[in-house]
Amino acid sequence: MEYDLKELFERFTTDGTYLSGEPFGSGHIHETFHIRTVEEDKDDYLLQKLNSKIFRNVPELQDNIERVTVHLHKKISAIPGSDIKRECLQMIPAKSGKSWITDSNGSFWRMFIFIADHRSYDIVDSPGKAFEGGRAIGRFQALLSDLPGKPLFETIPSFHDVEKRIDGFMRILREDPAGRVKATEAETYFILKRTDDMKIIHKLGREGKIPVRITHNDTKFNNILFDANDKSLCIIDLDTVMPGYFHSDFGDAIRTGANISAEDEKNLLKVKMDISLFAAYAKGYLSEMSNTLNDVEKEYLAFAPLLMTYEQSLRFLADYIDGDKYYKIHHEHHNLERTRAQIRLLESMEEQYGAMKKIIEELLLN
Ligand code: ADP
Ligand code: GN1
Ligand code: MG
Repeated sequence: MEYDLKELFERFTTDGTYLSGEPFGSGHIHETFHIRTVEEDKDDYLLQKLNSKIFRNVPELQDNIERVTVHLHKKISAIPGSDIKRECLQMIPAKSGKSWITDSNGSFWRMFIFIADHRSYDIVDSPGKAFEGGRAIGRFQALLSDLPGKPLFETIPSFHDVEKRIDGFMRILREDPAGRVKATEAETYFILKRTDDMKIIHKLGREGKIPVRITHNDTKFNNILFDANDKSLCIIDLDTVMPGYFHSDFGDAIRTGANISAEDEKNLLKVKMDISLFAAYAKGYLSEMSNTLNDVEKEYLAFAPLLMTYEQSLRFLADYIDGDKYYKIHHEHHNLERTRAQIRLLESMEEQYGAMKKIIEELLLN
């Protein structure tokens, strides 16, 4: 789809003249553009067309992001030596005064300052980066723990409620809208075999043993930006910051940051969780969070990556069977390939679960 990016850009209160706009990043949800400005000394911008099929209430979503970024801004600016423009997302208000605009098709757009000179990793290749990622997510959770005001709006209801995800999966299996159930029996069997085991964290949550916190809920490793020296810089993609369990963030970052291959790797022999990346991430995370987690949260930390990889396998498979309605896909069987890679990754975690538990126990002793 062609957009008049210049016209859209000029509806925001920008500092700088439009030079060019091009698609940017590898996110699965929004349409994202890097807007360059003519002036060398002015910021570039990140313009996004929001996926409002997924985010049904954009004003509430934007209100969450404003509250979160204002709070982070206040706290990060108070840290000596911080570089606020690059360590915190900053939304640009539209000329209307709102934090978004709508185009002639009714689509919503928003804009951020482009965080200059950053690195982003779809695959992590060193324990140093994994450690930094863990530290960044830990710090993010810690900084938000005292967000004032009412609870954040639930931008996607029951987003990480695996019980509801399983119920939804059963419904899609019954309906078989794209006629793909027969061809995915092996993957479906793998998912159904583990349903009971995967409900444990939510059960502990219901019993009040694991508290509801403020969490990011989409800690895919490429949502952590790094600087040129590979120090973590900024957590982005704040659409799903809302009430949740710490385990979702820990687990999803390991799912994406300790897998030695791509999320959709076709050669399953290449898919594996690297235990040294797991250990490094956990060390970074616990350096920020070990005093905040309660005993039950600690006990189930090593399980979190298994749960999140399970949930992701289920979500990709459900979307494939449903006829590819949710995730952007790049070719016909993409969601099935993603499912298979995630299933293989979960098997690799299951093989190493004993070692993962031991690493967490030892880190907590130090
Ligand atoms: P999606 O939900 O589609 O993943 P994101 O908000 O993560 O959307 O944005 C997509 C990509 O755009 C990110 O993976 C990152 O590469 C880039 N990005 C997002 N925000 C910024 C920013 N403020 N500065 C620079 N790059 C950004
Ligand atoms: C989506 O937006 P992005 O690409 O960072 C998805 C995550 C999935 C991820 C899988 C709002 O993340 O939940 O884990 O794809 N975001 C949403 O790659 O559904
Ligand atoms: Mg993203």
